[in-house]
Amino acid sequence: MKLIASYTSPYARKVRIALAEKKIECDFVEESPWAAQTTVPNYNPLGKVPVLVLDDGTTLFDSRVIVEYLDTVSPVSRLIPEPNRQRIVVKRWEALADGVCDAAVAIVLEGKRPARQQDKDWLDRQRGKIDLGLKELGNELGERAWCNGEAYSLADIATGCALAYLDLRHAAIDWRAAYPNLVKLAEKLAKRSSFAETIPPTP
Ligand SMILES: N[C@@H](CCC(=O)N[C@@H](CS)C(=O)NCC(=O)O)C(=O)O
Repeated sequence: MKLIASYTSPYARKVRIALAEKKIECDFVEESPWAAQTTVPNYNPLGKVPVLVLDDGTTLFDSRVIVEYLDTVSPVSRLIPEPNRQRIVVKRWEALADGVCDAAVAIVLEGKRPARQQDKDWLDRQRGKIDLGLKELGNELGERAWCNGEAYSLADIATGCALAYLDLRHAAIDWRAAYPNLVKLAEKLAKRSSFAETIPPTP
């Protein structure tokens, strides 16, 4: 099995953390979907990473599908609870955290365009998604130990990856000042070896 991904993608980090938590061996193939000679479209017609290539050649994308697959192939450290209601709550957390990443990535991409072509309304719109997304993450976490209550889950992994991606690409967004409960969660997550071993390289 191999994971085609970049080290900085927050979606790929979510998958790498899931692999580590579940103690699943997997080769890592570093690929930038933006490189001129990228092979990513050979594996994912959408040209995005991460992609998981199974031993029989089956390709899985996107990160949410990959993580769900990984959680079912090994019973070690269940990341998505089985009861339907709890499962959906965790998937909602993942959608919210990934959505914050989507907006953060969109701003990075817009920032790569020549200054005169950048659309301020579009940038503001994406920033609004980050701000409201963070507010919802903070509200939903409240004073709980973990996002889904008492047990560590995919919700924590997705939230931790989104917060770390903001630190990596949008250091000016001071989510720490506004959400001490998210800070506490991020600090707790940083102590897990799965998080410590997947820290993205600083650009
Ligand atoms: N929803 C997808 C998002 C994947 C994604 O947008 N990945 C970025 C890298 S962070 C990418 O490959 N972008 C290339 C492109 O949009 O063409 C997932 O969860 O895997």
